[in-house]
Amino acid sequence: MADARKDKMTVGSPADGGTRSVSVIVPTYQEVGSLPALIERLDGLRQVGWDLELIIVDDDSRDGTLELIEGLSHDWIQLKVRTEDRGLSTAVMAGLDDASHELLIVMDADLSHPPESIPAFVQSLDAGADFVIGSRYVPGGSTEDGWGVLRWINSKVATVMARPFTKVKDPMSGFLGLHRSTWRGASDLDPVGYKIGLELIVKCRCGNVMEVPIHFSTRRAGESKLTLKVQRDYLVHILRLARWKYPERSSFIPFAIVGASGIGIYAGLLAVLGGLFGNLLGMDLVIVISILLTMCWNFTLDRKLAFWWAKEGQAGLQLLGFIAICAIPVLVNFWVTRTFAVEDQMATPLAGVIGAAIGSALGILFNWGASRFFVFNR
Ligand SMILES: Nc1nc2c(ncn2[C@@H]2O[C@H](COP(=O)(O)OP(=O)(O)O)[C@@H](O)[C@H]2O)c(=O)[nH]1
Ligand SMILES: [Mg+2]
Repeated sequence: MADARKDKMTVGSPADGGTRSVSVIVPTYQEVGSLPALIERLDGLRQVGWDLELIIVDDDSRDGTLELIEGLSHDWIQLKVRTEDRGLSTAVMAGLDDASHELLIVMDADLSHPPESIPAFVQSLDAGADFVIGSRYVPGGSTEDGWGVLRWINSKVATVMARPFTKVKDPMSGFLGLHRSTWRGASDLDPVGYKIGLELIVKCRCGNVMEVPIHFSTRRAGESKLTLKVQRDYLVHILRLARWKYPERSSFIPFAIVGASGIGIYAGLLAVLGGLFGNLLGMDLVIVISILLTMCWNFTLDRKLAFWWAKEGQAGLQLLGFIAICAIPVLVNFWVTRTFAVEDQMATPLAGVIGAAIGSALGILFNWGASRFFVFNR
């Protein structure tokens, strides 16, 4: 209770004394227990001069949300019930699309985000921010006690993973503010997962992101929708953002790792095939077969991880192209492995590691560049 009182004391009227227009978007799934208090506190802003519309985007909760809003019949509240599409991020996007004012605020329904901070968001937007975040981790921000260690660690790890995309202190926050023009400027939105704020900061190319300190309250009603799936989706989200923002690095790093794994596979194949069929087939053939199988290994992984955009293309043709491009390093690899293994009598896997390492070092940049532009062309 003390926390709610503290939040309420910060309500401010529009800075210029006139009316300011704000659209507040609230995604909901089974939040009927929190909505009356949220609506009351948002109404508090209207009472002091804010022209505020509330857009609730509910994913067919069937918990009385519809009846509650219809019963209130406030003309400043719009309820959109979705029955086909589901998910937090797309709900937020649907709400942003429907908003009619210039300043847009996104917040949770569960009162973790104090509505009384909205004037501070508007102030930051007026001061030139492209995007505003309600932050627990800037001076003045706080989190209500009672977060378990696991949830805290989870939030910190997720924040560190977002570092390549934004330097803000609390990129996991779902309390967001932006101008409509920023929202309209978003490109390639790919709303996987829960962190629509991070997606918007990156895809709207927001340069000036400000953080407003908030006190993050623990929800009093309903349950969190944070599940293990949300965490898996977050990893996919980070990967997709990396591919979007840093396409070269996101391609080359997996390519190099797959290449290194190929060296291990090649040495293993030489050991196994050499041991089993060395006498029967002769070392030359064992080396050739090992190289071909290793190339298939590299090809399969590279196609998925390094050249992800081409994984729907014709695999057979791509494999031929991939083999052709690898020809020079592969010939070097073959020659080095053969020289050490057959002429110098070195243990075959060791000769293979040396051959593959020299071949890979020679070929890595050439192979990656040529594969990228000729075989897996975007
Ligand atoms: N429309 C919609 N809202 C959702 C969905 N999942 C979560 N929400 C809402 O998103 C906000 C944040 O969810 P919450 O469970 O509080 O997440 P937490 O704060 O990370 O525990 C709440 O208002 C939820 O009701 C969903 O699938 N669809
Ligand atoms: Mg919550």
